[in-house]
Amino acid sequence: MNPNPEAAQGAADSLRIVRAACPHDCPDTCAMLVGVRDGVAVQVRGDPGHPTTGGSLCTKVSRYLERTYHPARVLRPLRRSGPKGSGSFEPVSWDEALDDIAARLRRLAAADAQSIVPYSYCGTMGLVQGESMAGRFFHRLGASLLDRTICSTAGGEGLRQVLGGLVGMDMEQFEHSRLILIWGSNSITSNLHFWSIAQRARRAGATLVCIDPWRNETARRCQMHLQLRPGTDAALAYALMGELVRNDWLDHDYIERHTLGFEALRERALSWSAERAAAVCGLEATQIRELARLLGTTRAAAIRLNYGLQRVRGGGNAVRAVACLPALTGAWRDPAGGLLLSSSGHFAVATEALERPDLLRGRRPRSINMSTLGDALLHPGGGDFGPRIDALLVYNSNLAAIAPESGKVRRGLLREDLYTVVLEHFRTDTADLADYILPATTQLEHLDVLKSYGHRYWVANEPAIAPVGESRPNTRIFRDLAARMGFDDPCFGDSDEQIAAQALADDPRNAGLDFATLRRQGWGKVASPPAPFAEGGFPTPSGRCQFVHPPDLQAGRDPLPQVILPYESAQSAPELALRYPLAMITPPARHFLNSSFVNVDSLRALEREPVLLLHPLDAAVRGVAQGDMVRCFNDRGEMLARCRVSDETREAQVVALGVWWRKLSPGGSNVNELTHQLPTDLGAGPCFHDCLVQVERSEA
Ligand SMILES: Nc1nc2c(c(=O)[nH]1)N[C@H]1C(S)=C(S)[C@@H](COP(=O)(O)OP(=O)(O)OC[C@H]3O[C@@H](n4cnc5c(=O)[nH]c(N)nc54)[C@H](O)[C@@H]3O)O[C@H]1N2
Ligand SMILES: Nc1nc2c(c(=O)[nH]1)N[C@H]1C(S)=C(S)[C@@H](COP(=O)(O)OP(=O)(O)OC[C@H]3O[C@@H](n4cnc5c(=O)[nH]c(N)nc54)[C@H](O)[C@@H]3O)O[C@H]1N2
Ligand SMILES: [Mo]
Repeated sequence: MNPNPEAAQGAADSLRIVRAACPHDCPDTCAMLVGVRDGVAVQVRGDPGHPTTGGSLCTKVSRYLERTYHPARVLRPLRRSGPKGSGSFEPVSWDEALDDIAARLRRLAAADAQSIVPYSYCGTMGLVQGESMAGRFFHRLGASLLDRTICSTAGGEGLRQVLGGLVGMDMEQFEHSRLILIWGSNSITSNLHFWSIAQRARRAGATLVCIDPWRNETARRCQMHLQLRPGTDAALAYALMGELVRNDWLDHDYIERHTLGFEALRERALSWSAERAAAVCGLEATQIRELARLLGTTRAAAIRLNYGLQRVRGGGNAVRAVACLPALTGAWRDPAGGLLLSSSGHFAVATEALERPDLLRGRRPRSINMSTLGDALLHPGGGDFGPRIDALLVYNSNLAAIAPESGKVRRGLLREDLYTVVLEHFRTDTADLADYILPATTQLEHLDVLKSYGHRYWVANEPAIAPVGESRPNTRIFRDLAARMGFDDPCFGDSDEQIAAQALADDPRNAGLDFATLRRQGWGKVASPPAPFAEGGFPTPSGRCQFVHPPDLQAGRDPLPQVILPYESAQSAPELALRYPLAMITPPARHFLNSSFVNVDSLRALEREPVLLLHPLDAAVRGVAQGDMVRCFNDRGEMLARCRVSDETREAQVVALGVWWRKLSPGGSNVNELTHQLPTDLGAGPCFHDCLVQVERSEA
């Protein structure tokens, strides 16, 4: 590992180098080096010593200083001084703000603490500034719990049913793969450092295949692209399995020793001919056969599955179906074969020590699903729902922009009787609707420790500069609120250093790493073997790769992965499709991260405006030309976007790149005005890529 870069720098040089970790919600979790001169951060770069970062950062994070020193940073606590949504705020002191907020929370808690709801996601992936002190605070308070479903629960649950956890290949091993399927993922945008590895594999002769409804920048650079209809991945996976069976491209020994339910899976797979799946997926049967041949006859065949394919009604089952493939061919035997969706399960995080659910002391508050917050905020209370939501405490999330059916979310946030506190760096769409905005520190200003869901390294983050303005770390804000609420449990006195130390569980997976070591070295790798399932040993109850899910079997339900078509598609909702004939998917724009960075001018300049991709045939019948402003709408809402007429999308399918800040978009809306709140099959997640719309030229 690296020598200490600070020491290497030498005392004569006034540039101090501080080790940091990119905090963003991305599989890459890069190790960074921040250059500081006279207390000011002057450079941010990737740590060349860290194997997956390899010295490079994405365009977004290489502009991190522009974000940190942005003139629009919230520098002082702000209190609303006009009607909700008017945008009028006045600065107040921290004491005034915290006293006032604590008094209100005490009043609400005296009636029913469940009327108070936390709302947070992964604005930072840091375990310290994420759910540590905040978790303790809400548990001690007895507030509603939050079911954090907004991103990955469908696929996570699907993977858990088959493999037993969020486990899989080591991302670094893809370098040695001979075949790489990039499935439901735009690597160049969402997982750039994986793409560098895939490129090395390709130069060594590997074949790259992309499976995606959109011919995105990654698909354009792969040798093969299967451009299927959104939400049809399970049908494709079954047809691939059918071909593997028919051609006997199976590893019978592996199946026999390490899998569960092969006979049932085999029979179901044989009912999916390539032709049958081709009709559902909108593909050619020959493409499916060719891909099956590659999968069945290439050693070191690897699947980089990502979360794009599970943001549809049948997303959980789609992940289940795909996750069966490597066990059929025995691909897991090779370190460079198998599948990777998430590496989270290879880390041992001491979640209970961080969040202290024991502070609930036997109380069992209800759980609010963050993906249906619009409905929750508009619920009058009563019945199974429980008390009306009276207070919302938001940190690490811009929910007004990112949650589905955001028209309802916004209406909820506009309720005069809702008390909203937002911890933020900026006046986001959400902060604008708050009663209090509390200025939070960024990653350069606070301490943290991170795991990754792409690679297998813990990464430490040292504060490089003093907090900008009067901003404070999330931990300190919740610590100070706890004191005002009279919470005197010793854990509320823990420093950020202590919390970071608690985050790493004493578990063989962590390879003896502790926070002190990570601080010194910057990063450290967990202990999982490169080919975790070469000899089976899946972390399922049966120890096998589970083609069938035993609890379903016991309950008399279909135990196999199922093919579940979208809520909204021409095939599954023909009536609705008469009015709204276009299937919309809403993947990220390359220079934004969810809604983060949209307000960074140099990055917004690269994206220019919200963009909607429309197929030339669909454009022609609507009289829409390249560069026209279009209105995209359905019964839930509408948005404006600049039209790119392009055959990168399918016929009857539009791609709306997200997630723009509403207030920085023409018409003050964004894609989530159109998306719905119906849940995925597993995990009750959102269906961002399962949405029918219509498009017309806008006169605006
Ligand atoms: N630049 C950038 N990087 C990011 C993010 C970002 O917003 N911007 N977001 C981060 C976050 S929070 C996450 S969770 C990850 C997500 O990263 P990924 O898991 O890679 O997911 P997405 O980028 O949302 O979508 C990936 C692809 O899925 C495709 N897709 C949509 N529907 C379907 C379908 O039904 N089937 C298949 N096969 N493909 C489909 C989309 O067209 C898109 O190309 O990326 C992270 N990285
Ligand atoms: N239509 C559509 N919608 C989507 C998606 C999509 O693909 N399409 N992607 C979905 C996915 S995968 C996800 S994960 C969610 C993400 O949704 P969010 O987790 O809400 O992500 P962001 O929009 O990046 O907002 C994070 C906010 O946290 C703030 N923040 C960052 N660090 C800190 C900190 O240390 N303290 C505090 N207090 N605040 C901080 C940032 O300034 C930012 O405003 O969005 C989902 N929404
Ligand atoms: Mo995400």
